[in-house]
Amino acid sequence: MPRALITGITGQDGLYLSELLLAKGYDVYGLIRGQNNPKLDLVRETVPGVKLLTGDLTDMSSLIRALNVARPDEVYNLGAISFVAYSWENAMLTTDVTGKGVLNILEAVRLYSGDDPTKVRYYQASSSEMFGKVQEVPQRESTLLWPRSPYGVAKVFGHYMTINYRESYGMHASSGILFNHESPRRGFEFVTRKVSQAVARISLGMQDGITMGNLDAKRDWGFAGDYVEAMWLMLQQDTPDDYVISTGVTHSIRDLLEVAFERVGITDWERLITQDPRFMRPAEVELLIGDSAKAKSVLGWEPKVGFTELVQMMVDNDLELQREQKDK
Ligand code: NDP
Ligand code: GDR
Repeated sequence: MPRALITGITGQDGLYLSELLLAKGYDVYGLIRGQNNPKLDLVRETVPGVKLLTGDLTDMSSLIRALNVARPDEVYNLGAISFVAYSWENAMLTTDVTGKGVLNILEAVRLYSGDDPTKVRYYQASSSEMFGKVQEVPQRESTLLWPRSPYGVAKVFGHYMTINYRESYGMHASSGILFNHESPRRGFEFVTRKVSQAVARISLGMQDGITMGNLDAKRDWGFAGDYVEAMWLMLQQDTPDDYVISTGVTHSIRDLLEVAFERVGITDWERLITQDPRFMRPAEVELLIGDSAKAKSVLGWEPKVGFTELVQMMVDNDLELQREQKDK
């Protein structure tokens, strides 16, 4: 039975990846931080088969301990401070967790692996935020990185550290440059979930409107359930490498609002939107659109869920949740 250790187990991707690995017969361990993590029950209910170990990416001794207990064949480093807007206000913490945390876990894996650098296969959750200011369209593995936030800079550090551990020590370390991926499990701070929840509440008469930031930014949005499969596929290859994972289609925040409101039969949605500088960013990533041709040819990976289906799935899910809330 293969063994896996996942950091970021309480997050959107941690849950989907756990389900995927459990279904494949893995013995799955998840790193959970804090002495009383509020998402502990969610993890226990959603993926009861996962064995939880306490630890934090900023504490290398906890990572070494977790590795010694889990004895993993594969490590998926999904843990991060992942909300871009938050990273300006907490730049040093973001650097410690999202950046230096990668070095901590790579070093812990290297020490744990002893004489055999490929004993553990390592996945790093890199991000399209590393592309930042547009240098090339669409963005691919070779595109120049120009991050535009403390989060993006921290991810670039983690990305190059992963490449360096592969090249310096011969580790089987791969990096997935994943474009935005969403689902009904997405955190409420991210724009897709903020919109799907608000649209559901508006249609049920529980909310009057939505306060938004920049409506012109464009993102390449895919479904998280599809994207965790790409993570797994990367670690099944003989040779570690870096891959862009994306749909190749981009949409603006306006498109997102249009499709979400359409799902509940509201066409004159613009009257329900106000914009507030509070939700604008000091520097914006204007356009993301990825070219995942390499993932298609090497991994045989392709996204299955498109933008409209994704947004409808999220709105439908929030309608159900909000109806339950309303009936309470
Ligand atoms: P989430 O924000 O949903 O989850 C982040 C996870 O990181 C949580 O489980 C959180 O745990 C954990 N975490 C936070 N701080 C620490 C720490 N100090 N030590 C250990 N774990 C910590 O993110 P997603 O699931 O959406 O994303 C997974 C990864 O992929 C992240 O690294 C993200 O940056 C990256 N990524 C995501 C994309 C997306 O569109 N979703 C696109 C590209 C990359 P806790 O519950 O304790 O806070
Ligand atoms: P992003 O996701 O920054 O791309 O990072 P987010 O959903 O937060 O923002 C997407 C775009 O929407 C614009 N926007 C708003 N965003 C939020 N959150 N709230 C608003 O009210 C709002 N109004 C407009 C933003 O300006 C931005 O342009 C996500 C995270 O999952 C990262 O961890 C990951 O690395 C990248 O995706 C790829």
